[in-house]
Amino acid sequence: MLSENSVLQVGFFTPSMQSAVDQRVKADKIPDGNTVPKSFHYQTILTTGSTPIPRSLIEQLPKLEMIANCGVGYDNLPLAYLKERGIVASNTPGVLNAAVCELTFGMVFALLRKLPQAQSFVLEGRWPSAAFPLTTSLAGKRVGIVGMGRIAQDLAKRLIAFDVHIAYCTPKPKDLPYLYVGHIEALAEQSDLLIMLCPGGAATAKIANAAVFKALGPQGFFINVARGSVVDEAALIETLKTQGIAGAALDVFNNEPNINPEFLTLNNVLVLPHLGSATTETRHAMIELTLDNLQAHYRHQALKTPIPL
Ligand code: 8YV
Repeated sequence: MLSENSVLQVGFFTPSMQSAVDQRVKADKIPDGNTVPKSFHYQTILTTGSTPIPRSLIEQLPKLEMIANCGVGYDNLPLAYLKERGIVASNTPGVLNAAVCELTFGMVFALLRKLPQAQSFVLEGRWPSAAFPLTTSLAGKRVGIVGMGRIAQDLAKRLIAFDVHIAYCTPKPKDLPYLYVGHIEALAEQSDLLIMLCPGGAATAKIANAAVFKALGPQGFFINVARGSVVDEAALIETLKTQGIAGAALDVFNNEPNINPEFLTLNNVLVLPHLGSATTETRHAMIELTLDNLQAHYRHQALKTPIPL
């Protein structure tokens, strides 16, 4: 048990994750990064991965040495300021790939085969008097993936089994057997499905914009399992309103969970409450890895999965 009273937990975990934390760490807890901590002596922060950690919080903690972030993405952390202060941080790569891939497939099939609409069709008693309209298959489609990190590579491997053509866009080509396209707009132009799987942050802010949706076109589908920040949401809403693309499936948004209410008024978008890693097995592996990193720091060992700063 880490009981130096020097761990500050920021944000709340689900009950089973919190009980895993409580078995290994005695931490003071605050609900979010804007709450003033009751002391300035904390050496480490343990946080959920979806909790923004503002610079203003860290400025109140002169003794802070390390942040253990329970998520693979780390756009919730003020990286430049951490670097300036010499504060190290860890994330949870690897352990959530399968869960995110599985959710992506769920979204793809829900979108292409119109599963939510089909469920409503049956529940509303419309089946006896009409046939549900035909939908479209995944097989033979051109799938464009934006980003080609660990999760995207695992997704691509799984996609192969569905007989699709895979292309991808990253800043630099990788040694992979998929078609490399240097620009997102060009990728959208030659894709039937565009899947966002790149990191969030300044470098990818709003890269899926009006021009990309135009290039994807009225038969194209847009899937986002990356971050809300990678999308120009106003442009996406406008595109969906005018049937500029065939549909979108979104697991991530700006300002979660208080998302733009316009998304709730559209009938060609599937909206999910950020479920990418949300399985019991995955969240268990994520919290254990997070705590292993925290423990490694207190034992003066190398972090298992450090964030490159
Ligand atoms: C959750 C995620 O947001 O790992 C990530 O980057 O987006 C998700 O797993 C969160 O981190 C869960 O705590």
